[in-house]
Amino acid sequence: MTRALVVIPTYNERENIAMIVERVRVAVPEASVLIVDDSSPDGTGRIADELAATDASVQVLHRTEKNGLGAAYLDAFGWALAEGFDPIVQMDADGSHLPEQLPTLLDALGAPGVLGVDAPETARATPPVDLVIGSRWIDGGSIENWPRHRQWLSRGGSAYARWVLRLPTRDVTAGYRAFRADALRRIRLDDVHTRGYGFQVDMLWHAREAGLVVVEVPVTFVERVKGRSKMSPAIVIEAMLRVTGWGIRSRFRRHPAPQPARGGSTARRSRA
Ligand SMILES: Nc1nc2c(ncn2[C@@H]2O[C@H](COP(=O)(O)OP(=O)(O)OP(=O)(O)O)[C@@H](O)[C@H]2O)c(=O)[nH]1
Ligand SMILES: [Mg+2]
Repeated sequence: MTRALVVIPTYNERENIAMIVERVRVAVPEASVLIVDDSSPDGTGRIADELAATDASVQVLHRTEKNGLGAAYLDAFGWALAEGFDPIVQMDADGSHLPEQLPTLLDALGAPGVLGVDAPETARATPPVDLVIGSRWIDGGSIENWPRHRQWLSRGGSAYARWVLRLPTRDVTAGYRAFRADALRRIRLDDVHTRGYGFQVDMLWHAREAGLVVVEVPVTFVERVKGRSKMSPAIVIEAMLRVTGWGIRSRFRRHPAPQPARGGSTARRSRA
């Protein structure tokens, strides 16, 4: 039987963690939740433990220090694969990724075992989809309450990475993603070293090397209402430098040419 897992990394998300877990459990009751906390000084880890104590579908991975989003996800992926979860979802704790849209991502992954027998025929795409990205930058996708400079930073960063790396994906920094377990196994996770948000691009870059089939579905991204962003200039610089480095490397290596996107206005499909 398939068992979906939603991984939620946290650092100082005391005000958000209970809310987001509750919404995930309501949106997809069959899914389990793994909170990955980097010893948040604000006590998020303790709240996570309390949630786990009252709900057997919630578990917590405690890490000893703040090591970045990428490191937290890599740890979680290793744990999830060892435990046999499939599919494995990435979701922020701050409410920017709407749990209510999770069924859309799982549908596009063609995960009827998770959603029940009513999953639409169109969702069972062939060849199987390996990775679904909740995208802000395709038709139907949107952002609520982001200042203009954040929109430009995100759009500009995505455009730069797409151009340098020749990636067909529109929203390369999106953090709302659903992977088939098998797809994660095919990615060389040992070779993913980006710790900050460039991790999302790094994973797509490796997904392309692994020849994964990627679909984007439109989502509404909502700016966090509570708590503080962990985004910093250092994280942006790390991402830009790494993308540039991979771009240079790729000029000296061969990759399969990206396939043209297929699908209607609500979904974009490509080989990453
Ligand atoms: N475990 C762990 N989680 C982190 C770390 N850094 C960020 N996170 C979590 O990753 C998710 C995304 O971080 P945010 O601070 O919301 O960053 P963002 O969404 O890219 O930026 P904003 O739009 O400004 O909120 C949140 O759930 C954070 O708590 C970290 O070092 N370790
Ligand atoms: Mg956020």
